[in-house]
Amino acid sequence: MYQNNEKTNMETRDDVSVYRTPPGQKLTEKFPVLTYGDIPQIPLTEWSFTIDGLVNNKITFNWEEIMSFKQTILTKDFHCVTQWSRLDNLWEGIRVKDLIGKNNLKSNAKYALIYCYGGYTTNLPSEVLLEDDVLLAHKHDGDSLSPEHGGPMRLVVPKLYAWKSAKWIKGINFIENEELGFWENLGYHSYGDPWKEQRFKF
Ligand SMILES: Nc1nc2c(c(=O)[nH]1)N[C@H]1C(S)=C(S)[C@@H](COP(=O)(O)O)O[C@H]1N2
Ligand SMILES: [Mo]
Repeated sequence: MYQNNEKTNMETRDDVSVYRTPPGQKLTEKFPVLTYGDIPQIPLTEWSFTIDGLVNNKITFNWEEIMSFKQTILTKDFHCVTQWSRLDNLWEGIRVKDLIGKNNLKSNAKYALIYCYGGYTTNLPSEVLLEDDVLLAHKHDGDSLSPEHGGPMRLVVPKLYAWKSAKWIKGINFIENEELGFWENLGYHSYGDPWKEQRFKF
């Protein structure tokens, strides 16, 4: 890739993309849709989001309430375990940590199970969920999130494989001991770091 060829005039982004592509991944500029099962259609008037389990106060937000929280815009790469990566996704939404007052979490709330409209689930350590780059996103590349990409609201956990970025998110259940989600129960890695190729458990 880095031959000393005067005719090669690579742009900075292409150089950098080499370092931004985790092992075993191929870049795509498309935005493939990866969904197990049907696409749930949730009218905003019926949409709600709940934080429950090991919290001091269980909270449910409707669409207006959640949208009144501070909005954050992040540019992040997205890595699917089926080996495609899409660089520079512009996500807009609410940081999970801005939504959950840290003192609302009980000290034994070590793990989270994310649940979705349609029944999909995935698991994460609470620590990860509260990091600065984890969003409840309602926009992608400037447009409202389409239904097939998880609209009206999806989770985005950029540093883990994309199956953790749960579409049509409905709530977060905080628990003490790790419980596995949909793909994790079927043999995917419980953590899923693309840089360590944590694709499968075995
Ligand atoms: N609810 C739900 N969320 C989901 C999935 C799913 O099947 N259902 N698929 C996951 C997988 S495997 C990937 S790669 C990403 C794909 O997101 P996209 O379809 O917007 O590209 O969503 C993740 N979130
Ligand atoms: Mo995926």
